Amino acid sequence: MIMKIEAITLREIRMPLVHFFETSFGRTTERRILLVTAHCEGADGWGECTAGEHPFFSEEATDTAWWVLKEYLAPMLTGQTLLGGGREAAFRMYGVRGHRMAKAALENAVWDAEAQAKNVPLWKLVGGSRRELAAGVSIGIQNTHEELLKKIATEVAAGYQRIKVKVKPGWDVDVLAKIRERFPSIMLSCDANSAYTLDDLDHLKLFDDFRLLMIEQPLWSDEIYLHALLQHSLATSLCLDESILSARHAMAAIELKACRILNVKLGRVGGFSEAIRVHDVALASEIPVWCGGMLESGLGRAHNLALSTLPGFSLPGDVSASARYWKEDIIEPEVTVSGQGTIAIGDQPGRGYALREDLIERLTVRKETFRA
Ligand code: OSB
Ligand code: MG
Repeated sequence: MIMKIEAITLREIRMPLVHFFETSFGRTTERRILLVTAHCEGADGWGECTAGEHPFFSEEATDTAWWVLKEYLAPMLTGQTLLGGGREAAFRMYGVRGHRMAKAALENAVWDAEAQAKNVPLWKLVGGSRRELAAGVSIGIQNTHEELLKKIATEVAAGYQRIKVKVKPGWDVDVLAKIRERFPSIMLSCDANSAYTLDDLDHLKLFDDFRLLMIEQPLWSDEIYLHALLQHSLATSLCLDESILSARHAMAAIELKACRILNVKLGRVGGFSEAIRVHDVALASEIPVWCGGMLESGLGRAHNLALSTLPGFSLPGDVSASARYWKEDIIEPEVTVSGQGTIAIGDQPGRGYALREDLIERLTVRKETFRA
C-alpha cells in the first residue's frame, strides 16, 4: 500500500496522575507526554512517546524527544511516500542513533495510520491473535507499608492477575515479607529499576524466600553479563527491562542466561518493528514475554494492547485500566479490565480506541506541525 506522509504534528500534553508513582529513581505526579500525529493521505495516525519528564529511566526525556523529532526524524519522513508502512518508517530513521522512544512515537503513528488505511485492526496488522489479555498492575513505592498493602488489596479485589511492586534498598525484603504474609498466594513480582549492584548479592538472595514470579532489572540499566552472574546465584527468575533495547540484546541475554523472562516495551526498543523482533527471538527460545508500561495515556495504552496480542505474551502485562492513572483519559472508550483481570480485544479497524481530540486540544501546552 502506498502511503504519503503529508505532515507531522508534535504536541505536548500535560496530564496529572490520579496517584503519584514512585520508583527507585523518583516520584512522578504529572506526566508531560509528547504525542505525534502522522498526517497521511486519507488517515491520521497517532503515536505516543514514552520518554519520561527526566532522563532517569533512560537517557531520553520529553524534551530530547521533541528536539530529535523536530530536527531529524520528522524531516526524514515528511513528504515521503512509504510502500512499507510502519516498517519502512523505522528503516528510514535508521541513520539516527538511539533516541528509540522518539523514533517509536513516529513509527507507531505510521503503523496506526497504516491499520486505518488498510481497514484492519492494528493488532492484526502487527501479527497478533490473542483476544483476551491478562492484566497486571505495577504499584509504586508508597509512604508507608500499610498504604502499599491497602493498594494491593484494592487491585487484587479488582481482579488483576499479577501484582508487581517497586523495590529499592530500604524498601524491599521487609515489604515483600509483609505482602506475602497478607497475600500468600497472589502472583507477585518486584521491579528494582537498577537500584542494586553485585555487592548486594547476599541481600538479593533473601528475595528467594518470597516465591516471586520474577525480579525485574535489579542491576545496571546497561548491563547484561552481570545479570547472568546474578541469575546463576538466585533461584528466582530475573526479568530484564532497561537492558534490552533491541532483538540483538534479547538474543544476548537469552544465550547468556541473564534472565528467564523478558519485558517488552514499545518505546524502549524503538517501536513496533523492533518490539515484534524481540518477541520473535524470545518465542523461538521459549522465553515468556510480557508488555511493560510507562504510565502511558490511553493512546500508548491502546498500542501496548495491540502488541500484547502476539502469541509469546504469555504472562500478564503492565496493561491496566485507564482509571488507575487518569481522571479522564484521552481515548473513547477508556481501557477497562474485567473482574477476572482481563482486557477484551475488539474487531474494530485501527487502534480500536477513538481519540478525544477536543480533550487533547485542551491538555495541549505546545504544538508544532512540519511539512516537506
Ligand atoms: O520499570 O516498568 C518500569 C513506570 C515508569 C518507568 C518505568 C517503569 C514503570 C512502571 C509502570 O512500572 C508501569 C505502568 O505503566 O503501569
Ligand atoms: Mg521495569
